[in-house]
Amino acid sequence: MKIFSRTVVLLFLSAYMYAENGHDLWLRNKNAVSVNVVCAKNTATIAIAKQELQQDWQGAPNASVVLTIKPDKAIKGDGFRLSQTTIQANSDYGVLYGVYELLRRQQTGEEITAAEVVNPSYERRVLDHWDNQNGTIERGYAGRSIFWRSTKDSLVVTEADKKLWREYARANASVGINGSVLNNVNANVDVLTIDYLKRVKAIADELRPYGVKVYLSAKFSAPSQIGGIKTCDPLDPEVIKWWKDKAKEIYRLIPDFGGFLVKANSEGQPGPQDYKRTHAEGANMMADALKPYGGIVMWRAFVYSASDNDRAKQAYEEFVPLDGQFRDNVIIQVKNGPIDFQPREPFSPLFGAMKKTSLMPEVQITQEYLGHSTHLVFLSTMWEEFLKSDTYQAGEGSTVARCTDGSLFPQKHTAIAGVANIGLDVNWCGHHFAQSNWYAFGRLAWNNSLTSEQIAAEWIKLTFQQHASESSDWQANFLTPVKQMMLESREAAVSYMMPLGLHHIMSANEHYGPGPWWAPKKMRKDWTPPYYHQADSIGVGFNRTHTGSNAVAQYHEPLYSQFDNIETCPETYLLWFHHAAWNHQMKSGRTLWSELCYHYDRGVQQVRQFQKIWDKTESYVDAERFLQVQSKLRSQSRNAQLWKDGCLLYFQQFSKMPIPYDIERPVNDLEEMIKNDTRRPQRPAAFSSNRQLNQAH
Ligand code: BDP
Repeated sequence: MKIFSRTVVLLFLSAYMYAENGHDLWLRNKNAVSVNVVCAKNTATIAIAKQELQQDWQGAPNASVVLTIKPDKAIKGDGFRLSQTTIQANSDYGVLYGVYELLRRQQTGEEITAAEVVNPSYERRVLDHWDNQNGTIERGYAGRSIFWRSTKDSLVVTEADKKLWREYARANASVGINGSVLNNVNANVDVLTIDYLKRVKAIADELRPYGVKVYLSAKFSAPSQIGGIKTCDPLDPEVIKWWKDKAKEIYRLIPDFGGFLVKANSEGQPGPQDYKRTHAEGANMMADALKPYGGIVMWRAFVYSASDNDRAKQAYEEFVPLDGQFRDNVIIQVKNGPIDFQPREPFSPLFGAMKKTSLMPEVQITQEYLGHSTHLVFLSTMWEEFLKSDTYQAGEGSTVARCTDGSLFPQKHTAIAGVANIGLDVNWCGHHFAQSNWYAFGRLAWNNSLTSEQIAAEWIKLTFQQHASESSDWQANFLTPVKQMMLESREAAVSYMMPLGLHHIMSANEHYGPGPWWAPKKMRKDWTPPYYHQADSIGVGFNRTHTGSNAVAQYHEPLYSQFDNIETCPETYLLWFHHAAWNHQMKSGRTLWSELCYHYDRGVQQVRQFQKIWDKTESYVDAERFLQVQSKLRSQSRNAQLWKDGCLLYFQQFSKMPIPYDIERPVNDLEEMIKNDTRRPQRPAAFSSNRQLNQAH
């Protein structure tokens, strides 16, 4: 009898384990009951809306839900009016978003008491895929591209492709994401040739019913590279005509094509400055080509040159003088921080500096600098901190969110982008918890005032809860500790990687472990960590005050004075703005050196704590996800230790002070770490340790 029941349990478990490979993301069928859906219209999108309701309804059994498309002034863009059994919107897409909201409320137990209007913060909520047409993904850690295969011969679209693209679109729609840039910002020009455009059309056709528009990264040198024109000067009539013809060709295939994303004159990419033209002249030329069809240009402000000028200042210096010169269908896409998606940066001063230009924030969902798909880092808290940062552009309360969502300045278009963390891994993102970052990006793009706590709670319930009304035991032993772990995870990563305003001290190329020492003689200075940490016998940190690069002057008062003064500068940004002495006294009463040591140590201890928290959840999670997360946490723990040991032993050569005796001693040798790093950058054995989807890729 005992043996029998064990077999049954095992059989049940293996079926259960398969179902829990993570592929279903936060969209799981849970004990749906029947529902009657009424809608006068029947389009592909409405059909999806109905099906979703029928598949997942958890309200009153046999209720009737009415879906109405009726314009209403209170409802903006993709927004909707929602009650327990009715959804009204301006468009089919609005209805679909309303359906996902209603189902989420049911599954997370959030009541809808009275009818509510729910409008999105941004008109365009876009994922940027850094996918190459050969199937690889720049800074991707979850397998190969879901859009592109390894060779040009395999441009043929399969049923498996289409199924996967629909699943992808559905996941996006469920959190309100309505745009996808299908190729890398470091663009390969071939994407604009007809063979590739046909595949783009096929993708667009699958994404369209879910309200997701496609965009492409366009290379500025395309007129020469594929058009055979001698120049790419944006004022040259032949060049202008080439882009107009290209836009026409694209829109003939894809009538709702979103537009272009352009990385120009940045890290070696071609651009208008190659012809002594400005970013505005380049962007406007492309914008004019897209204008007749309603397309937009997302022009990136990620520019810096190998000059002696502080890299953190350069984007501002190039773009602020151009304020007012851009067409209204150009949006300047600005990374959250002034340097480059580091674990912590102050917000880019471009937010709050341009009043006559639409700006869109760009955040990085893929964890290039935050432990790839190995570390558990919930990025929502980082984006929340950024969106809620006050720029003081129009007095107090001019948060980044308000400067970009149209509530402070009229912007013709509003948008936000996240660099995707999605690949062919069965669970899409490599780490089960990295799915929460895709989810969080969508939720914040829809509502930029949500709290990370709410987002984490929603995601945990949708992803791990077995029944809509889970027991209080589940809440206490799973929801609460796991949520806490997620909410602390980004600060923990900052602590064991780059605390107190340190930045850009990661290992070269891979950007995984520590590399504060990395500085080959012939390398561009601004690509080496010592340029950023400036450690010497006196102290550490980049002097960006009025006595240094004066980057502080790019911020409005009172931030300028606050950052400029070492006594008032928030300690989280101390070494970003100041070269502080090793014995500088911190608020805790400790010296800077000791404080640094405690931060690194605390970060490591926190990861150890996460391991304990996760181990205790074993009986609440299916085996497959439990074991994968457990093993990833072990790798994270080892890597956090390397960060701590590498950074402390390296900086100690300058501080010449002892590591406080009450914290754990380093367990790795500096020379060994440097040797390993130069020989083979530290990263886990495989980029993605997760099962791959069995596609024809
Ligand atoms: C850096 C990445 C690089 C990207 C670049 C960008 O290391 O791969 O191409 O940003 O955003 O963070 O263009």
